Amino acid sequence: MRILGRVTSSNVRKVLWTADLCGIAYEHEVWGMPHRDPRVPEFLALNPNGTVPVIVDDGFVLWESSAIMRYLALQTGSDLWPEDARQRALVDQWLTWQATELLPSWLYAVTAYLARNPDFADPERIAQSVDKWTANMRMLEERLVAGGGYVANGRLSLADLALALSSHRWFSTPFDRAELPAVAEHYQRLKATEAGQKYLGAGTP
Ligand SMILES: N[C@@H](CCC(=O)N[C@@H](CS)C(=O)NCC(=O)O)C(=O)O
Repeated sequence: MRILGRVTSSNVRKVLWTADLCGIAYEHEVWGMPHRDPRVPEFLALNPNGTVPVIVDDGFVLWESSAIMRYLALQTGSDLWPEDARQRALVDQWLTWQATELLPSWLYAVTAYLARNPDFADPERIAQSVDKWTANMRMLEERLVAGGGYVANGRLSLADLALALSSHRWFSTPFDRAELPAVAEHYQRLKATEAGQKYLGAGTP
């Protein structure tokens, strides 16, 4: 299997981390700026969005990080994506929430505070982003407290990987963040694992 994407992208790390835990052998190709521009015809033929990650599995092409995570887990029979319909749906619920609610909420603040992009300097928009991001992270805190330290079904799933990568953004961004002990504990616990070190450890953007 080929996995295309730069490891500096948390969406790519969702896929690499899942592949590692599922014991999949893969070749990693570093695509995405500033390495290899994904908006070239060769790459656009695989993913017309011109974004990473993408996988090519024996000729089968797939993009969208959460869809790839599910495919990898299903192909290997991994319990990171449970078979039971309701348990699986809960994992999907949090995976979707990570991509469609949580990630958009931090984009402005992270681009301002972490990437220090001068085009993202509007104080009102920074405050709005921080408020929404904080409200979402508080929701995650409540879930982890109620869920015994896991996002869904009281055990490790694809959702924990995606959300620990999101927590990495939270803890890596220099700003006056709220205290969220259950989020911190979940993040540190996943980071302490072998694969977690690789994708959340020191020096990981
Ligand atoms: N919803 C997509 C988002 C993909 C995406 O926006 N990828 C970014 C990196 S996080 C990208 O490819 N940026 C252009 C680049 O790296 O050149 C997914 O989850 O896979």
